[in-house]
Amino acid sequence: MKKILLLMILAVVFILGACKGGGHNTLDEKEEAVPTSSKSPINIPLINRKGEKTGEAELVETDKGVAIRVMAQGLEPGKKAIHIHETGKCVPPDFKSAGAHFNPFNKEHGFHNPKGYHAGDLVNIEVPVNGKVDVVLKSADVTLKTGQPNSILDGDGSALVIHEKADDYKTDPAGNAGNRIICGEIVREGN
Ligand SMILES: [Cu+2]
Ligand SMILES: [Zn+2]
Repeated sequence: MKKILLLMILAVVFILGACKGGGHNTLDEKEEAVPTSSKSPINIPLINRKGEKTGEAELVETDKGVAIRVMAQGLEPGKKAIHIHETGKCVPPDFKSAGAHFNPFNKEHGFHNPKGYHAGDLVNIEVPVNGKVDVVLKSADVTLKTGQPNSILDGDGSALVIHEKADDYKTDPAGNAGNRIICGEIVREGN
């Protein structure tokens, strides 16, 4: 009789243990089910102030943030500011629809600003005399992974914007870079 009681107690303990284990596994699966990285590149058209396609950009998640290849033509030669803006909407001619610089951490503008910089700030690009650019920019401050505060694919997406002038890296809120001349909506296809 005592033996049977002991066996029953052992069985109850075993079942309780199994339930706990089961619960833990479910939690793990939930965590894994949250979308993380998407290594597939995103290709986006770039449009000018007339609404004409003038190039494209390719964004890909890397171990050190996002790599952005910018290919465009028909630009005035010289240094140009390029930023990631907060809204994935490019309405020509002024592209104000793209909003301000992508700024999830409430910083001021510019790499040389002591209160800076925006996550969407990027280094200037240099346009040669033929007006064509093909450059790769890297940003460790943004991600294409969804569900993160610095995700440029959250909600309404974001926009890649080229300006007519260089970014001075210090003037808040936009680096004194002048008009927006090229814009590309950073959104997942189907969004
Ligand atoms: Cu900008
Ligand atoms: Zn900025």
